[in-house]
Amino acid sequence: MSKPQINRIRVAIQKSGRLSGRSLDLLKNCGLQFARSKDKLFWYGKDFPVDLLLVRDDDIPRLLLDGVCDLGIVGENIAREVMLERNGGKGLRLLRKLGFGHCRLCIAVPEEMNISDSTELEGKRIATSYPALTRYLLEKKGISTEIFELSGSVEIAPGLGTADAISDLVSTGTTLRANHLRELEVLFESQAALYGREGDVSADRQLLLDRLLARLEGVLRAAECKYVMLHAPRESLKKITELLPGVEHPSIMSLEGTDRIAIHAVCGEAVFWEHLEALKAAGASAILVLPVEKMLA
Ligand code: PRT
Ligand code: ZN
Repeated sequence: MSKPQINRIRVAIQKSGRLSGRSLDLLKNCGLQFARSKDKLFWYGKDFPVDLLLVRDDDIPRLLLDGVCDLGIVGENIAREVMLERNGGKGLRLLRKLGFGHCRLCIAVPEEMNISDSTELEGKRIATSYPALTRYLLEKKGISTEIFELSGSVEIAPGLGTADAISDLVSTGTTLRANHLRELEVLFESQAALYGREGDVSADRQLLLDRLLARLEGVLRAAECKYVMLHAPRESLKKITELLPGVEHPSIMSLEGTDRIAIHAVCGEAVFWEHLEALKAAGASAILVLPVEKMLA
């Protein structure tokens, strides 16, 4: 595919899979709308000059490195693997972790294997879909192993006798347990992230990228933030402010004819029931926690 036009940005996301829905929602929440093309590979951006490329996740880092797209949403696991395999570990710039698609690349061994540490895997055979990343991370620990690549069903390799251990992605651990494997060590924590390419960008293009990144930051920050409203005794203001997670300067309003005040604040961190209970214990009442839809700093 050709490179994007000078005055448009092309973003690659996974076509169908674990990251596709959240990636598309995120871009739509940035106000982007797309005209879907029949072949479903390329969606033209309608109001904002950002087009979408819908591809397999494994292709996204390569498309970025080759300049076919400007931005891509992909798991850190894949981005690191492709960079290590193809580009000496370099070439892509992680612009923003996106808070979904969490998983970990783990070394797992058969339940009955009597070892407690990955150093004991020296010289052993390890099956993985992430050979470059696994080799790199184990070598960093000074462990040299015989690594061989499997494109799928890595978890069955020890049972078949083709590997002593595996290095695979884990989220709930159900797949490992079902295959009588146990997690020995986490090599790498991963989540979906927005990547760009290293190197200089033309001023026009940078302007567009910055606009999109500012919107994205606003959407992500809004998702992390909550708007809290409550009533409290005036003398408890300091205590209450300290109890509100991630708040520095709340808005204060008098409540006519009482010695109580209304406090409104944007909490920059998650608000849990424990926070609300502590606020109530400090004298707060009428506590409301509302979602924040958009935010532009
Ligand atoms: O078709 P395409 O190539 O685009 O998709 P894909 O099938 O290669 O990828 P997909 O959609 O399965 O995963 C996309 C990305 O989601 C991965 O690259 C990771 O960044 C992330 N992710 C998050 C995961 C998992 N969680 C996960 N659990 N990717 C894979 N898994 C596998 C895991 O390896 C295990 O085999 O899911 C299985 C179930 O996991 P447990 O631990 O919950 O049992
Ligand atoms: Zn894939």
